[in-house]
Amino acid sequence: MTLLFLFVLQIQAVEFAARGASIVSCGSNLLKVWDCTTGSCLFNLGLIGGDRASVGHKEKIIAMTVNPWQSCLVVTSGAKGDDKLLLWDALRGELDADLNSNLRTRDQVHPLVVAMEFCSENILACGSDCEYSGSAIVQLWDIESAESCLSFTANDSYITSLKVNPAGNTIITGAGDGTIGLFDIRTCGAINHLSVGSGFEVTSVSFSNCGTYFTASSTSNNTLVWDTRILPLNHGQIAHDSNDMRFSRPLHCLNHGKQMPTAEYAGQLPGHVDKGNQGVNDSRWLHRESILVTVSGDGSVALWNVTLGQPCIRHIFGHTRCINTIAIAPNDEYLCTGGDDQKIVLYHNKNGSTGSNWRLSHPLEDI
Ligand SMILES: *[C@@H]1O[C@H](CO)[C@@H](O)[C@H](O)[C@H]1NC(C)=O
Ligand SMILES: *[C@@H]1O[C@H](CO)[C@@H](O)[C@H](O)[C@H]1NC(C)=O
Ligand SMILES: *[C@@H]1O[C@H](CO)[C@@H](O)[C@H](O)[C@H]1NC(C)=O
Ligand SMILES: CC(=O)N[C@H]1CO[C@H](CO)[C@@H](O)[C@@H]1O
Repeated sequence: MTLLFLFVLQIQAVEFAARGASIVSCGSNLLKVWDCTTGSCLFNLGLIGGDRASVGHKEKIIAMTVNPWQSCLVVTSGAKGDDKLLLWDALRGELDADLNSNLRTRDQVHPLVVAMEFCSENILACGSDCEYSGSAIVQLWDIESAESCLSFTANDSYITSLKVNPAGNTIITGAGDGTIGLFDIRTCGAINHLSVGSGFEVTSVSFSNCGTYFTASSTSNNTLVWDTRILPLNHGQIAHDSNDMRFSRPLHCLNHGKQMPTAEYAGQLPGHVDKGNQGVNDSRWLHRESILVTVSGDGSVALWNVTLGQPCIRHIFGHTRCINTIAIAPNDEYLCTGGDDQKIVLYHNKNGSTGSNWRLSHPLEDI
């Protein structure tokens, strides 16, 4: 595995775009597009002021997603006070549309989108905070008509993460009160509610690409992995058993707060992790294998083969401060992480070999 470092603002989110040829990152209210192979910055988007007056977000970007069906299209959501959902073209390097401008002018009270993912080419699933309605809501938006098409109550707490399963029929949400919601997209009904434990906040939820597993990472420094063969995503099957702990017990609890017992790092002394740097901030699955990649507040990345009894297969330190976000290229050849140390780190993994030893760095840009 080889590492490529790019230096920018504190990175809140990274995604691969343009079929994996580019990386989009956001820090503060800016969006950047990088060339994945050379590491050069292709576009700086969302600059406010000067001749480009009102293009972009006035406040910090709090959520970003790429349309997998048209992977040059990126949607970003701005924090409170900005409230915009903007659609960008990462290939042309420009703003395509202000998706919710109609709603913002018509309706003073609208939920803030804090997590989102496309469930089909046109339908964007959005999860909200809980400020206006008292409870967080999930919205299914048709971005072509730019009207809110469907919305339902998700939970009493604010949503922190939202994902759609590969079949496009189930939404999973993670919330600030430690609950996980599973919803049927067609009926907008709840399938199940689970918990990572009260007192913890869910930071990230995900479905594996084979559809078999789903996960929730949290501030409690671990990631829980459930197997849908044990906990079916079918309302009828679980209706009578939802209070039976056998059916909500996770397959794995992947601890990412302490040193992993891998051969590679077995000799390393514990204690290098700063106190307070706890919690797993994000997780993603490789596309072709049931390998989960988690990133932690301690600045490390862990790879887990969930089919193994001892699932940790790799533990890499790429950041000096907490990692906020991870993305995986469509061909599984690159991983990309972004952290509070203002770095984007690109990890190249050509069929597991360590590959050529390229490693580039770029100075902080003056913007
Ligand atoms: C994180 O993991 C460490 C080591 O297992 C444990 O001692 C600690 O209590 C955990 N922290 C939380 C918040 O669960
Ligand atoms: C990541 O973890 C750190 C330390 O635990 C925390 O301070 C930070 O807010 C987290 N970031 C995100 C995006 O969850
Ligand atoms: C994951 O584990 C399975 C065995 O359960 C093995 O066949 C597969 O090669 C492993 N994958 C990786 C990437 O280690
Ligand atoms: C409104 C709603 O669906 N609330 C649910 C949030 O999660 C808890 C914990 O699992 C459920 O009991 C609530 O019904």
